[in-house]
Amino acid sequence: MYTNKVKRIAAVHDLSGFGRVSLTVVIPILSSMGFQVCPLPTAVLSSHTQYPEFSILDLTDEMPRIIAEWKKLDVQFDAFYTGYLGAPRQVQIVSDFIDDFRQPDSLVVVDPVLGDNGRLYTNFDESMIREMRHLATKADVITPNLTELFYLMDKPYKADNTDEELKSYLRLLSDAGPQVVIITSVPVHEESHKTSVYAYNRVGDRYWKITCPYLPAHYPGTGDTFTGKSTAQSGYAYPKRQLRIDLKCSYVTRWRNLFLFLGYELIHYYTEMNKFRQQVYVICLEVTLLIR
Ligand code: PXL
Repeated sequence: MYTNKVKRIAAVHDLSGFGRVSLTVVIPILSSMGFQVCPLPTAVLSSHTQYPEFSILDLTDEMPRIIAEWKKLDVQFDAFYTGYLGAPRQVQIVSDFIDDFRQPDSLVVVDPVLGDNGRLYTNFDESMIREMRHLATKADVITPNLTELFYLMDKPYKADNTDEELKSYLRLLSDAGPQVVIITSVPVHEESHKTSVYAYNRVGDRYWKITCPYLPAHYPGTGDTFTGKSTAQSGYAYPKRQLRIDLKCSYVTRWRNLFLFLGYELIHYYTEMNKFRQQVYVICLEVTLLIR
């Protein structure tokens, strides 16, 4: 058996060459936060799927081979973190992988990557949603955005939701399995420059909400950054200490002033530069899962 004092995490995501998403952001975040990251790649792409054209090498057939070799090596994982899965069969493979390798103390984080802005990502259909619903029930923590939340609940998407409705959605998803549910990208009613994160921890039956400025720009990969950081923070001390949610909006004032100074319009033009800023911004937001 290969044991190690450094915590080991299986990261199930694609590898997109261009565009800061999936393994390209998850590996550096988790590694710099002290994890040994073992990637189980789901696909190799030239870029993420929101570019008009991209090449894709589907690794569905390779995944069981990788898992079988890990089995022979008796590799053990302290945590599992799943993100972009390319096909319904991959969700089944990952679900079996978790069942087979998880120990009573393992932390399972599922980011149910399905879509955004009320729409499914390219190449996904109803069967992908069905499989993802099933995988989500196995997780300790899930981090859907608002769009994915509605797909998981099998309800039509609506952007405008009251606090009471959001609380009921959180409970509904948690009742299906996950102890902690975090909903990201929740628009704030009649305040287009704000966005909220809602969360629920079944242990203690507590809810959280945090609202912060919203940059009117679209950068795929911010969800991966968010969940990667949350996973690292919760995973390190887990299971010795309970999963605890600590939502705080402590973005660095320097950055905020810079954003305000530049103005939202300008931000659209310097995409690459601001992609980096947005990620710094997300990290600074500290909407995180901490350990008691
Ligand atoms: O989590 C975002 C993401 C990851 N991987 C791929 C994607 C996207 C979002 O578009 O296309 C391949």
